[in-house]
Amino acid sequence: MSAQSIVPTPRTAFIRDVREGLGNSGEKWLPSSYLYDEIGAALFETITLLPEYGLTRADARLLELHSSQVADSLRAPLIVAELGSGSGQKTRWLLEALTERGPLDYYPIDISRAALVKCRGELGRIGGVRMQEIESSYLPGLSKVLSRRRRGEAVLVLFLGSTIGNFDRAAGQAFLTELRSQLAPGDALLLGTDLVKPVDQLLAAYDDSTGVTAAFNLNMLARLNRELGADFALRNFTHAAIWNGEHRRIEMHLRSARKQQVVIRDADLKVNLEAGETIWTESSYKYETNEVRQMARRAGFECHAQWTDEAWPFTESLLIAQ
Ligand code: AVJ
Repeated sequence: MSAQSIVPTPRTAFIRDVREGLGNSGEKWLPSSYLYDEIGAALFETITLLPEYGLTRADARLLELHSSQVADSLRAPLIVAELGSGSGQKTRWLLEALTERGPLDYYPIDISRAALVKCRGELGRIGGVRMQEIESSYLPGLSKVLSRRRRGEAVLVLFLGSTIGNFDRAAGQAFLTELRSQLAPGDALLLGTDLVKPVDQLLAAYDDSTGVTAAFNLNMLARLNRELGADFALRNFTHAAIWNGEHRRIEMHLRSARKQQVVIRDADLKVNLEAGETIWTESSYKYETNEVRQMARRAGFECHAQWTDEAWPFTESLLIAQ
């Protein structure tokens, strides 16, 4: 672990966010990043195996097919920085293709120490790859990586799995612009984005028949019980996945089955919920391929190549900083 590691999201920030999201009089919400404690991360891993959730398999198929084309488009020596620590096969294909051109430095960036440990287990022993974990949020972590860059080294940033879909469109644009401002001309970003697809396919992916996604969502409340001394009765809530066509996003909500009051002891908060009222826990924005290219251009990238999976509409865009 790097000596200057940033401490993970502190408890005080968690309490502040919970008070902000549940304490107001308007629509109730909780930030989706809190879905991923150790249990949430394990449930998400299970989601990626579900037949209804084709996103992760599409991402992996595209990287398996096109890794060598990505490698052909970049010059060595290379620094690879991954936003969200990659685990498993998809990052492996890329790293193996890239090392055919020479050794490289690989920096997985994640706020979760457990995710970084897992990442080392999966990817720590690839010939020609020097791995260094960065325990940090994405952009501060990237700036730490870039401060170590030596003359002549090019940078490839990986932002895979449609993680960008958790930002609203304006925040996604702002994120890409900020990311671009840290890079030099010729540096690259490989961006994975889930695409708009038939609504029934999306609803099944976010409300699967075995209830894993429901458990993933409900774990948010279980986490508040475990960590903040809250008294949510999980059986009084149901998982809901909603397609918002105006914003082209899937929303996950937790719906209160009855009128109830919940106490969140450590946040010093009492929450009153009506029957049918929801707590909004996640948005997953869906894109069009040309929209990704346009967003990239506005941020100062040119789209060098774009590969799309037909079975599960998903696209990888190789973007070059101008
Ligand atoms: C990890 C953000 C890409 O939005 O599809 C999966 C998270 N939520 N099922 C997504 C998620 C419910 C996932 N991302």
